[in-house]
Amino acid sequence: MSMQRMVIAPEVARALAAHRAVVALETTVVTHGLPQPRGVQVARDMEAAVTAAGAVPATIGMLDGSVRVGLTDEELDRLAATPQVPKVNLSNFAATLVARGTGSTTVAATMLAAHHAGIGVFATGGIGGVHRGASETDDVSSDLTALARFPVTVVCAGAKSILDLPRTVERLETLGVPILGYRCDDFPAFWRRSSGLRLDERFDDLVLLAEAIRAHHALGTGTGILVANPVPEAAELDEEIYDRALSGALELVQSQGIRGRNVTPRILEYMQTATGGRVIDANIALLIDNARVAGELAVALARG
Ligand code: PSU
Ligand code: MN
Repeated sequence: MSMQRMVIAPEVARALAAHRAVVALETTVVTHGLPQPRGVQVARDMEAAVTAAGAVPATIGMLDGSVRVGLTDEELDRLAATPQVPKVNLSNFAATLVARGTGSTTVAATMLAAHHAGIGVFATGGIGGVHRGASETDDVSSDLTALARFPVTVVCAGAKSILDLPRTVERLETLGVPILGYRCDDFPAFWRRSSGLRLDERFDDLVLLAEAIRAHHALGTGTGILVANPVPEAAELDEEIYDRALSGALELVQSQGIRGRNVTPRILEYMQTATGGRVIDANIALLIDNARVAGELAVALARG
């Protein structure tokens, strides 16, 4: 099955044809997860981190009705400058394409596009998952659906910690998605290095991690894999500041009855103000570090 209206940048296509290391990057975190112009700058810094690791970056987004795998600087600027740019996930993907729309791809949509393009490694910040209160709202990110369906390895700093982390981890287990820790013993909590929740295995060595990824794909279950890489120590948010800001954000969402796709952007906005921007610094640091690790991992995988 080939994806309609997919444009792969020449450099990415050449790397894929030569079986060289390629890393996919998403755009929702750029346009919705960070304020501009820092979002766009971070996207470029992530690309640079992938390149420095010896891999080719492929930033993915939707522009005027085509899926771009490897956005140019100019295209990324155009995407970020689009007013009210929509978040494209699995359910609105095809409709946005046909409507000749422009949109930022979430982890789910980026995994889908990466899979169709033949890219096996993807770096992001934190995946979406089971929201708090999901037993009532049923708000569960399609990122989990994508992880269950597309055999792409996602390097992240855990799930967004505004989520119900224990239930997110449970769901990943149900879906058969391995959570492999890179130099960490438990599931990271995005702005914090540790959540106290278990992961499937710790790896300290990228060659072994690559072997585990190959072994999982050989099982033929068809799922993706999560590689958990905690926020660098120097950028980790202070526990007290974090707890206070998170409680405030959750209260706001509840009291204002914010739902669905609006939850994440509103919470992030609140947390940015409540921590004097420290969440942004942590967010940027972990994104760039994940891009670096994904680049190194892609190189290890390409070596075979
Ligand atoms: N993490 C962040 N900021 C973000 C996201 C993740 O710190 O903006 C984005 C990712 O693109 C992720 C998406 O795939 O949020 C999940 O959104 P939802 O919960 O609506 O599925
Ligand atoms: Mn949702």
